[in-house]
Amino acid sequence: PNGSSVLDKTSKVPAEAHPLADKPSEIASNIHYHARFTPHFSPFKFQPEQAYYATAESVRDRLVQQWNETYYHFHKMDPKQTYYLSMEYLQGRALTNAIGNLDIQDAYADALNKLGHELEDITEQEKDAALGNGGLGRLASCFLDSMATLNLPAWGYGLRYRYGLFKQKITKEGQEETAEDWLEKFSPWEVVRHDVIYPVRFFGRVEIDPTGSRKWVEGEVIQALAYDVPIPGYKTKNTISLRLWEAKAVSQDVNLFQFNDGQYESASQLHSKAQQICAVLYPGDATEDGKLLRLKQQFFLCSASLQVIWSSCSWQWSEFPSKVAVQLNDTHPTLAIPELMRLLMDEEGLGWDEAWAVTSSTIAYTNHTVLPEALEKWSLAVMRKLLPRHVEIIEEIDKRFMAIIRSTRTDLEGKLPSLCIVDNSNPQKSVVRMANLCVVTAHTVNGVAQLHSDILKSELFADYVSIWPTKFQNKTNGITPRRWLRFCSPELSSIISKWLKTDTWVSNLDLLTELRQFADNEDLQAEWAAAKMANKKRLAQYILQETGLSIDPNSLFDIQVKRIHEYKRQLLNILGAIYRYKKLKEMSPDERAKTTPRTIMIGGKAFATYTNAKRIVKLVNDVSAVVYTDPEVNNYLKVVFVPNYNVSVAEMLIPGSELSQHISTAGMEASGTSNMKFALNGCLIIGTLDGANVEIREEIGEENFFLFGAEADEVPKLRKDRENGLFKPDPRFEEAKQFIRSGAFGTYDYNPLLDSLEGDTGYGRGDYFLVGHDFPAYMDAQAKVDEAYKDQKRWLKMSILSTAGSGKFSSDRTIAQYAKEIWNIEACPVP
Ligand code: HBZ
Repeated sequence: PNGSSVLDKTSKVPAEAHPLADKPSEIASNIHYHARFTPHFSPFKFQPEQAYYATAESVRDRLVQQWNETYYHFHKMDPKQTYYLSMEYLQGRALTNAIGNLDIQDAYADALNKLGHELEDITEQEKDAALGNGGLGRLASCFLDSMATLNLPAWGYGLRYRYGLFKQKITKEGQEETAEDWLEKFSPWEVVRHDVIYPVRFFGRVEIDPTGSRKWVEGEVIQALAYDVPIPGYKTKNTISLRLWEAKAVSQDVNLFQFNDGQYESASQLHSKAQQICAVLYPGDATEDGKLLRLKQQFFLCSASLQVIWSSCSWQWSEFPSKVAVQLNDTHPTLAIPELMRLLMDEEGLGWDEAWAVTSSTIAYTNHTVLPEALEKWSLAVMRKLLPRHVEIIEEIDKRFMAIIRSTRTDLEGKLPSLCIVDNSNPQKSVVRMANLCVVTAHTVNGVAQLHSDILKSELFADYVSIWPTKFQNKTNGITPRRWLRFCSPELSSIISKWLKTDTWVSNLDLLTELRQFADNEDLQAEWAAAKMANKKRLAQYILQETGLSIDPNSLFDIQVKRIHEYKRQLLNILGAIYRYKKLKEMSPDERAKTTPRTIMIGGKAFATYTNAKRIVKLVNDVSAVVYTDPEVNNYLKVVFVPNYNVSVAEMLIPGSELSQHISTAGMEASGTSNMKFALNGCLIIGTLDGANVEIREEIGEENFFLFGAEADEVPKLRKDRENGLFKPDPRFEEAKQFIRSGAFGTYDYNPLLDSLEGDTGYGRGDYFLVGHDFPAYMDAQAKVDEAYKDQKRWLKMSILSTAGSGKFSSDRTIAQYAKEIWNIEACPVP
């Protein structure tokens, strides 16, 4: 059943087995060749795991070919290039995506059949590359796919973490984290570039020579070694790179004398220091731990990446901004700013003004959050120790910025304490405000959805807007339609192609609007329903296998998957489920039979030290167990916690979903991107007017969106009212909380979690996220969902219109806008 487990020792590799061959038989020979001659496993084993590696290597051969052609072409044309700097990339699996983008899926499926395997079983062997926490990292990966597809001369730069995001296990205690060893065997997708290696310095001191010029010297030097990952575009010859840096000690730094003398520890000290840098992905959100290491990681990425750019520069320095664009994915790579200044001044000998002009016209910054606790601030003292020269530069930028404001904008004098970069308000604890450094330096600052960009301009960065009114832009996020529809739901994709009479929508997503004219068509609706059902059954199978829970594909599949965070309000979802459960229990069997059966699935990882988030995970699991084993109710309601949510799990869940929840407190979710993935897959949204929900609702029509809840501009007053005891909770909200407190879901102490929802207990921030305020509106919206689902014709129409209205949310559109409106780069297609 697992295909042939042993290769035929006598079979020869046919002469026609060229790496770029297209016939299934030739591809089979290539796979066979790799299984025999790439020495990772016994050449005679050919179980799914070996078949996966051999298949991936045969695909890599093609990618390498395209890659070389792309870089040869870029070299010849010498276009302006973009360098996307990001501490995170959530790539997920690469095999399906690569053969899909290369448009050789069918040939590979046939080839594997010839070798006794099913393509689907083989692709499932691959581990996710999870070098990111959530939306920000996944966005970077979608962007790379679009850059390649649009033939843009662009690169992604990041870090090659040894361990990516943790694996989540659910035990009786709730979430447990274990290391995810994505490199356990090896990754067939990376190519180590021994020729691309740069020194990165830490600590040391600033030396001033007799002419007064400054240089950073001494300290410790670690090497940055490049690993390149090919990023193929969809149906194009262009293949670009994600370059991931690994830290290495310089070989002469291993003190052989000490080592021979048996002093192994001190001999290999630098080795272990180097190893630490790329050991683990920063777990995101606000933590106190590992601050220095995180700062080292950030500088490591910035310094290595800028040195490459710098060394590839064959032009006059004044031309630099017409050749290079650098995009900072949030503030995490902010140190690119002082590092570029340092290279230009200390290594190239430019004066301040020249270096500043180059730096600020090269660098652009994207903001992804307005949550105050997520805005990066670094201790000046820590930074001065690690990066003494960079602190001098940052202080100089700050000094010059303040001087300009004082001389040109006397009206802003009073605002200087909040506008300046170094916050000296507590001189013992001075901090560098990274967002301020980015805004002061970058030529362009953008938010990630219209509402978010508006909030940046009217609140967070309002005073800067009065200084530089044209610096601020919006670039509404997007998702790649290849991974998030074409490859994850081939069933729905072929229906779309059939009705549109073309598959060009895959790279021109606006064409989906043509589906609108068929939204009422019974034939389309029947095909649509069948595809959805197939995806729901596949999902049900997956849930059974992962959790042991059996769910009914005829029930409404209602999904909320994202990082667990109080502002995302998984608690609102589960309280709603609890209320629904209680009401179902109170009904007569006849009444129950009239309700819409639902399966509520919730998935996501909680940051390891975020206690309330972990309590929410525990609560969902407890509710799941009680409801599942309640024979009165379990035909009408099931609650499932989907463990270890990641990119591959999302590719299974999203196509099988009919309703999804995007219910953050208005004004708090910068954009959201899974909302776009669900809508694209014909899943209806219940949501607040937050982030990109606003634009999704505009595009697909308000009658196709289940809206509820406070709006962003009402939130401050509602919080005040709550503080002042003016909030009257809905009885349904009280009943749901009371049901948990009564012990209906076990003996775990949920009081601290529930108390965080009270206005007056002194716990937490007094329902800061307004769960209590929005609860009744949420329940009313859910009742409308139940009604709508009973009318399947209407539901299918809404579903088709969701897909039809999702064209705007292609990351191709987003990236085309970045290219035109921020980077000023043009396509450079390989002929
Ligand atoms: O970026 C997310 C936003 O919450 C989401 O609304 C948006 O759609 C997405 C893409 O723009 N932000 C994150 O995912 N942020 C992080 O993962 C993060 C990682 C490390 C940090 C802070 C935040 O130190």
